[in-house]
Amino acid sequence: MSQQTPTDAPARPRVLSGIQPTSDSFHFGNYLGATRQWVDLQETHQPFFFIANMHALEPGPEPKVLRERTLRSAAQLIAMGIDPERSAIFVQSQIPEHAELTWVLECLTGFGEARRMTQFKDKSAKEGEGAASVGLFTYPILQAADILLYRPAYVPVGEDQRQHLELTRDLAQRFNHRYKKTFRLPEPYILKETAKILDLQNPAIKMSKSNSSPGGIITMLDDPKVSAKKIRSAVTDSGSEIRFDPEEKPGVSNLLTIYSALSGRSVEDLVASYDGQGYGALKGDLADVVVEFVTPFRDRTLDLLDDRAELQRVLRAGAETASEVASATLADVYDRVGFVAG
Ligand code: ATP
Ligand code: LTN
Repeated sequence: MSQQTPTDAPARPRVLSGIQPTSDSFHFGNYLGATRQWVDLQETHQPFFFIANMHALEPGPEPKVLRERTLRSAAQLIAMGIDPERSAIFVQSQIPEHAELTWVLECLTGFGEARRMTQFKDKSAKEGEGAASVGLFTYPILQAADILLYRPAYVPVGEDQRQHLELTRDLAQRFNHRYKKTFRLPEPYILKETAKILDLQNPAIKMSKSNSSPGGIITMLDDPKVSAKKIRSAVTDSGSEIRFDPEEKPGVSNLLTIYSALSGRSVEDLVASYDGQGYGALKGDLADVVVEFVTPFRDRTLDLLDDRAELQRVLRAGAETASEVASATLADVYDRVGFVAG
């Protein structure tokens, strides 16, 4: 069992997470809810971050589009601050153990258990369960395999992934109990403040690549002027008082959350400094903060995309590191379930 980093440095607890290449650009929900924590955790943990292109295959994207979005995702992760010297950044489909462990875990998962996953229920409700793919149904089991292969201590994600993390822990426990202790039970790492960034036009739903209208989502690679305009036209709540109250004032509270996360100023401090001012002042200032943040990010991403060969080299190096860990775990699993060694 390899618990050492490839350089044989003393092992630090591992952290692992993935993001789907389902659009040309990440959005502020992805960044504030998840990937910003990835950047912070790489300082103190042994980090594994991957682009979940197998999950993203499920809705059936054009091959060309999937390939391009995979590279764009890698460029954005690096531009955000994921350091390939420190973190293994890799593409899920390059590590066959993800698919191999999925089968073993599928044999431990109840049909009813999988059917209870809210993401499956929500996504299959649109066209009816009969029209949904088996891939949509088994999606969380592939996610469990992604995680358990690396035996991470923490999995930094947004709130919408909590249920998948619970299934992952249940499957790990079941395997450990039925065979032999093999998997570490991972803890979700979900930051309360930014766990659910809301759609700017409809604060009743989360900001999402697939569900938000263009006006509801601030993407990281939009023209900064467009992002500023979206902030200025965000839906705000009745009344005019700036106050943090997610129940009564979800729109304004969401803007305060984004503002606080990007500026490092506390929500209380922001609320105090806008005392007596209207929504327009808050939106105008937040628009400036957003422009200042996305402009260099966008420039860095576009620079990185100019050298595709280098991006692919980084991903190959990440896959090598990941492969060492994944193959050792899968070998333990195959041995413990009784597969004859090759
Ligand atoms: P889709 O709409 O295609 O499901 P998504 O926008 O939800 O995509 P994912 O790739 O599924 O994005 O998510 C990547 C990470 O970002 C996950 O950890 C997820 O929990 C987090 N995340 C996504 N949307 C939000 C949000 N609005 N607020 C906080 N975290 C989020
Ligand atoms: N389902 C996740 C993406 C994902 C993931 C993972 C996240 C796939 N595998 C493993 C954490 C760990 C989503 O964000 N929709």
